[in-house]
Amino acid sequence: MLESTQTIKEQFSLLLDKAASTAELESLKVEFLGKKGKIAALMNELKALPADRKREAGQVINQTKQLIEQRLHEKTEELAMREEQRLIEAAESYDESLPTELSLGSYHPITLIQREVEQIFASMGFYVEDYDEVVDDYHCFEALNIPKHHPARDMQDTYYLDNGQLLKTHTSAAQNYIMRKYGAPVRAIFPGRCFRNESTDACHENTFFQLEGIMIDRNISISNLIYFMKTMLSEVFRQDITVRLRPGFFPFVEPGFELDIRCTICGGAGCPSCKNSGWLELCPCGMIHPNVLTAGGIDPEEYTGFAFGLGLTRLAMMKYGIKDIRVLNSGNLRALSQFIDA
Ligand code: FA5
Repeated sequence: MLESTQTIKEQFSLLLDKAASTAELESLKVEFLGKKGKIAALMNELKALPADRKREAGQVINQTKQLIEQRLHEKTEELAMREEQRLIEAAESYDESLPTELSLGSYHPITLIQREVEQIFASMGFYVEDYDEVVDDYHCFEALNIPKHHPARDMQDTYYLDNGQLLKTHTSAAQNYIMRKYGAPVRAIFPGRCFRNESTDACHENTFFQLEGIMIDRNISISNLIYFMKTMLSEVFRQDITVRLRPGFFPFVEPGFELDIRCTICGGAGCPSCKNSGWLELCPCGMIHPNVLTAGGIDPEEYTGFAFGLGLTRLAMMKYGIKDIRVLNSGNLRALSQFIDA
């Protein structure tokens, strides 16, 4: 029995010296101190010994067991300290100024162009506002001088929801809200996503962005409107571009205009991006109709104003030379991440 305990101690010492992890210590514990371990086996042998030798042998086995427990405990503490030391050293040697392997993301061209136009108008004293994408009939049509059954409703193919609300077809839906919020005088822009149930091609999407603007004050005239449109476009393009203004009909402005840009993709020769016309409708605008001012709680006898509805998605196409509008909603990162420094 004494010899057996000596052998067990030697085996244990050898294995303990090699153990380098808490998992290895745990399996040593099972091997030597577990229910079916070496110490338990010796205890079983004890039963067969004559009574006069049992006491002494029992003491030797217990001492061996205690020694193993003690050394396992010490080694566990030692490993824990070593691990702590390793973590401290790793933290001290971590150099946060070293370049990482991560590749940087990029902004979507719509985000880039939206921010740019927002900055231009903010520097001219315009508030930048946000508005819902799900709106009601009143804000999208009625408050804009488009009563129910008015033929102008057919100009935009609307997505209606089961609850009677609809997806905003144009950012003009926020005009009434802005007028009621600020009263007059006011100058504000409000970008937003618009939805129309129409078939897509190189210059039409069913989900696209507009950026609406209104300016209302005493004595606002068409020349103010033209000044702000010119300033915005020359700052966005920072190069000569050709625009044309022609009469346009929208029930919420009088007079109304279509502001077109000569296609920057083909230079005016005609291509799919401009439906072969050489021109792209970019920013309809006009003087706000008196009925719309009245609906917004503003006295049309005292105040006048202009409004415009910039096609932000088309502006991005023209600025960045994107030939097909559908790329912008495609999620194609290779195509969309080129504009990081634009
Ligand atoms: C309107 O949405 C008017 N609310 C604009 C307006 C505002 C007029 C204030 C007067 C005063 P229109 O449907 O033409 O108008 O759209 C305005 C611009 O949004 C277009 O010139 C075009 O640049 C862009 N746009 C319209 N439909 C689409 C489409 N399906 N895909 C991409 N861009 C579009």
